[in-house]
Amino acid sequence: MEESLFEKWRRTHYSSEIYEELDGKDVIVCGWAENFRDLGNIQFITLRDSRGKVQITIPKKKVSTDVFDATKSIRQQFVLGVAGVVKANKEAPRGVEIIPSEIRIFGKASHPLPLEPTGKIPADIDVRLNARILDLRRPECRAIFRIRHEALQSIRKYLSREGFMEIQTSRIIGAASEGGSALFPLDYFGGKAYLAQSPELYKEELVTVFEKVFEIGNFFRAEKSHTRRHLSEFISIDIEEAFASAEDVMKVQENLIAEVIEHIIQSCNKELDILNCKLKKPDLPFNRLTYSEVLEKLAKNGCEIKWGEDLTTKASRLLGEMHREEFYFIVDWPSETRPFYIKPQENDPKICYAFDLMYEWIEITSGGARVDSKDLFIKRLKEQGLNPDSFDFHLKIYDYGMPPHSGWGMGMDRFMLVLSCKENIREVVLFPRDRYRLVP
Ligand code: AMO
Repeated sequence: MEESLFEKWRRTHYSSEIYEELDGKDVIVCGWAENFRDLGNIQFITLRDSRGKVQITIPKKKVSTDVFDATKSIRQQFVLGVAGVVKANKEAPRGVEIIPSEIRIFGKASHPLPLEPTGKIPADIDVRLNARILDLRRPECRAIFRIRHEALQSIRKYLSREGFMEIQTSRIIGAASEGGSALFPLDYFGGKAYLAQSPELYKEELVTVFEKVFEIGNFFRAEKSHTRRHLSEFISIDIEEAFASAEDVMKVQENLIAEVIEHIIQSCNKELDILNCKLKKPDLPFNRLTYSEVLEKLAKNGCEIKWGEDLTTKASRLLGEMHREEFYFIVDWPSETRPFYIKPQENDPKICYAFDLMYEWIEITSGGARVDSKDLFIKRLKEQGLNPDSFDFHLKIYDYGMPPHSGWGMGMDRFMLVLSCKENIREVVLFPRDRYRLVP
């Protein structure tokens, strides 16, 4: 049955491949009826596929009665195959239309639809997410995910070219890598396990074998805070490099960002226009501010943060106002504010080799140089109230030859906010998960 269906209904062209030069040629196009107009003696369907749209024109005089009558039952979002002849017509969009000899309905859509999927009628984000598949058919959404695809391609290409090897670590773990508070516990054959919050300790272990590694994967945080930049499942781009300092991997980060932005500007012109998003290639190197300098800047603007405390949202917002449309690093964080795997500075252990990459007020990336001695690792764990016995598996690696190493983790979804000029992280994730959303 399937085979014989595609013997007859094999698509010959995508909509975007139908040009006036094909005038007089027989074609088969497949897609979704986006708009439908009935003027009595002539009907029009706008057929949309994954690459664009084409007009199907059905004049009573020029098509069979069967085709003309069958067209009347077609409604928005029906899935169609259209066999017909291409006709150049200056009045049609893009100067071309198809006059059908046969229309096949592959799938119907039930009306009323929960959402108007051409994007003409704005809808609230929750209504949109509840009908996400219809929502994704809107030109804006398709533009966002095209950009996301291109950005990921570009990231892989850049890191591979720089000698990083792609790895996949486990999502089921036995001990927290980012502190215990935001873990999702699992029942693991009657025992306890967790969903990975990051690939941190594994990527560090793997530099003892491959030296330069990267991972692109889904990670999980049981985030209670319901904000526009937190999800319970997010995509992280992680790198780790042996014999490298924090400054070395910061250079990898800024060059990567500049290359990805350049690639998006070049390859996603149309998509950026749809999103009304004006991207510009950032100047290199990015500014590097120390944590203490940031505190001073904030204090001068009436926002006091005690040395040793993390930046509040209010402080980050204020900082963002001082750094409009800018990427910048914050370096030299107090050791106590950073995870146990970050290395304190030799000359002043109150400060550590950690950095954050910010875009305006949003943290895009965290990273740093790592603890590379076993004794110091145990000390850091204890300082942060963690039990070294739970990290036995990782402590062993220090007995097998651990090089000095550094790395970072970049929130892909947050980076996408920059690349698509969006403000809510839910816009740039296909099926976002947060405290209140597990479906669809
Ligand atoms: P951190 O916990 O700062 O560092 O996470 C790295 C980056 O991941 C993104 N991110 C999130 N994005 C959306 N929703 C969330 N709930 C969320 N949590 C984090 C942010 C953040 O900057 N192991 C370290 C990285 C390293 O040192 O290599 C880590 O996970 O953009």
